Amino acid sequence: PKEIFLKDYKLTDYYFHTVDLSFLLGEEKTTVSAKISVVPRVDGVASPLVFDGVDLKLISVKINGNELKEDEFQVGPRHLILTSPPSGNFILETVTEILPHKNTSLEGLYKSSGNFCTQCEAEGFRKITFYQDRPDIMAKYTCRIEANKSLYPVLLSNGNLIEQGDLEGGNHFALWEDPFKKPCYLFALVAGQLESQDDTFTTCSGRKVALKIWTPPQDLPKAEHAMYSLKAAMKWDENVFGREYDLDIFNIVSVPDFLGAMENKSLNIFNSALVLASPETATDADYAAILGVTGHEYFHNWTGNRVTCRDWFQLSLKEGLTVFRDQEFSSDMGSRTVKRIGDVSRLRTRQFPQDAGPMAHSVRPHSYIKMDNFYTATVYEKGAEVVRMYKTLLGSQGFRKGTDLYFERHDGQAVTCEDFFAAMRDANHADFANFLLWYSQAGTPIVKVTSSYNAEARTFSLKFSQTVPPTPGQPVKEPMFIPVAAGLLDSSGKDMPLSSIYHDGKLESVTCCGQPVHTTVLRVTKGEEEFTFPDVPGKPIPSLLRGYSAPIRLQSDLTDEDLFFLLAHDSDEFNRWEAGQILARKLMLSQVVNFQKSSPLVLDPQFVHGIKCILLDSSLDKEFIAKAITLPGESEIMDMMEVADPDAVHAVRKFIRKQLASQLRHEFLNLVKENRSSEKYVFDHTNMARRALKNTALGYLASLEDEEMTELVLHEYKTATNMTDQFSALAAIAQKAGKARDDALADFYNQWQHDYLVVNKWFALQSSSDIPGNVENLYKLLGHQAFDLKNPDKVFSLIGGFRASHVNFHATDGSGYKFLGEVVLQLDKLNPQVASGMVTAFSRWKRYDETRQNLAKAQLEMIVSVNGLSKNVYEIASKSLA
Ligand code: B3K
Ligand code: ZN
Repeated sequence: PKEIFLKDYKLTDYYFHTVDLSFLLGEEKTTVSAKISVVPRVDGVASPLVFDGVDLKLISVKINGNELKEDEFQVGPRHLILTSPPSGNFILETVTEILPHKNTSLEGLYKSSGNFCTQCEAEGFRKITFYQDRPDIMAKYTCRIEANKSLYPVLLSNGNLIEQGDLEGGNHFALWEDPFKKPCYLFALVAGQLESQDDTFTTCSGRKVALKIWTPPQDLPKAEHAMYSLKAAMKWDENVFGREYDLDIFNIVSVPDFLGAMENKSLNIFNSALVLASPETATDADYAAILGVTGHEYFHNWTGNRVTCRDWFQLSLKEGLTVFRDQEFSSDMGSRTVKRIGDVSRLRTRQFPQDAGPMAHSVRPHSYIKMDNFYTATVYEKGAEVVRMYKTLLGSQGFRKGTDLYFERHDGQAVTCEDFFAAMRDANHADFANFLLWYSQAGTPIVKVTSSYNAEARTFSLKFSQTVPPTPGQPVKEPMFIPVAAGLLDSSGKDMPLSSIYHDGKLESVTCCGQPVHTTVLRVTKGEEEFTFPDVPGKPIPSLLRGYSAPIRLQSDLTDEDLFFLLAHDSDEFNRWEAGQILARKLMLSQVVNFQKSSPLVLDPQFVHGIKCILLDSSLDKEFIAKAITLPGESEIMDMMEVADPDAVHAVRKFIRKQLASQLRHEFLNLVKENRSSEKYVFDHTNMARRALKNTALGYLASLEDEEMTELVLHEYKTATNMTDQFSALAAIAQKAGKARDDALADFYNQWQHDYLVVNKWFALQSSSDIPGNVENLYKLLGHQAFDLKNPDKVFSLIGGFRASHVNFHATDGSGYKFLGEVVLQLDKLNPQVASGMVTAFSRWKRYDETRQNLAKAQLEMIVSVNGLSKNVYEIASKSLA
């Protein structure tokens, strides 16, 4: 397969002005007619014009109304080439046939539960018609859809509905016109039996927008929360970014077979799990995901659609920025600290391992074989951190000036990451030094910091040194520009006022409006660098990287005592949590060593005390407490080991949880009793926080595995009035193999078998279970009547879930690897994107011991040796082996 490089980017010789599409949707085949007005970039140049096209049957091709002769074009499996197009503007008309009902790839035009829908990002439009399928080709579209009226009563596309009517033979049609130019990846079409929940939103300038959320009729009552989320997002984008919606209609369609959600202009398409919710069937996490994703896709209307990417290497231009925007939106709708903790944890568990593995790539990748493989945590989440750093450096107002200028300069254009950088810089006359390296250098920087206090001179110094580890294709790295938000705590735990810093031979003021500050942002740009605070009356405890101001691994010389102090006092709540996590990581790593030496495991009483203080601190937010008493995940600890040892990490985490539960039993019991839900489910921060704390405490208590606790958990399961509580109780029961577990799982399935979204949770809970030898159950569940390898959500629940159980996936008999290897090959035939998502679980095989290495490698070798493997899976598997 061919690798595509950023450095080879070239403008096309031709662009398109308007595109008129016409679809005749049928049961056996769909006919697509496309009329494209083609414009040569340089007049008089008539070079061959290459259109992308995959799985298309060409019926006819005309230029300016004349059918082309055989020697005037070539058509192959991936392209249509006009060998000698006319010089000057011309109209190209093609007619092609496609087979949506046979399309299981979930891109292009396909059928999901009887309805037609599309997914064109990144390169799916070429499965619909011949086109220059790249984002820098922006054109105005119309779309006529014709189909049988009783089978497909609803016909939707982008923009405004300008005509509709009935036709002979039971068909009807709709004609849509999108007044905004767009790249083809934002094209969408939906046809089917759908009903809409309707509402309106009046924008800041008084435009009344019709909002419609389309679902199959029976799901309609579950669209309420998505509607609430959409309206909140529209308002928020006006208030915070000054962005107003630009059409009179905004549609969201919920479909069961869909990868995530998609921001098509005015016709967003979402996987049902990201739209449908009711208190009985969706958890708080589901509600939060719906809020965040609805916001995310809506925000793309400006960051992605109005201003789009020049090429797919720039994906983070829209995704990093839009993730940042959705993170900020969710923060403002709930708790900022808790949201930040969740986002940083996600970065650490999903992005850090990628940045340290064979698929490591920069936020703007340099090359790809299959673009789908680059919708990654690096492009999305690390990309969002890069955007956040601009805000950290410029402050809220400066950042807003930057985004205003970005929209002003680039509305209607397809641009690059440098354009965003330049807008931030120019709007603020800012000096961003080598900041652009964040886009081109892969790998998580490691920053070491040591501190020293000079009592005589009353100065406090922080010495930084940074390295960026080598990654594939980038053996040597340059130092990065790392904004480190820092504060100093005095001995009573209060922030010291900061007025100036000595740095680079100069004394710099850090005041704000003439007033001292409590947090200042240190600009670390060199391999080694020192900052000295003058007039520090006593030895402070530094609070560094507040709010996690840069996506790095920070290694400080803080002692355990300092960390306990920060855990108790830091005014930066994020860093209170972080101090607890650093302590927990140290503790877990020390016990891993004990486990490996077969020495007894021990729990430091000071740690228990620290956790107890947090538990009992009534001034703290309850969801914050829930986060602060949750130990770092197994993958995070394995990531810090020379050779990852899943068994040791699992045993240690389990041991500490059980010890905490036993020593704080009384406190946990009280938390459960005090925080039970009231009858009515409310989705707001206070109620979610209460449920989170209660359920975290319940999970701890269940780990004790004694009869009283089993009774308690069963009681919580039976009396639950919402899915958050019911599912948490089920998960607590399911920690331990046995009759209680089996009965509860059977009961749950019995209750919810009619609801596929809930059944997916049931699959995920079982597949991610750490109970010994669980792979056996996995094979059984593959054959379960509710399972279907063609549906991506079911695959993510069952196969994706399995990868989360490190003990079972990495079982030393190789059974977990074998299971995944077999499934990947089956999946690859149905849906290469989903298959390559699964094969990434093997990518860090070199991190394990020799036995596991050999077993995992054998699976990867088996996979790459298969004939007819997709490019998607080939890219991940072969790069993993390299
Ligand atoms: N832009 C889409 C991504 C589609 C990826 C398809 N392989 C969703 C989003 O990030 O908003
Ligand atoms: Zn996005």
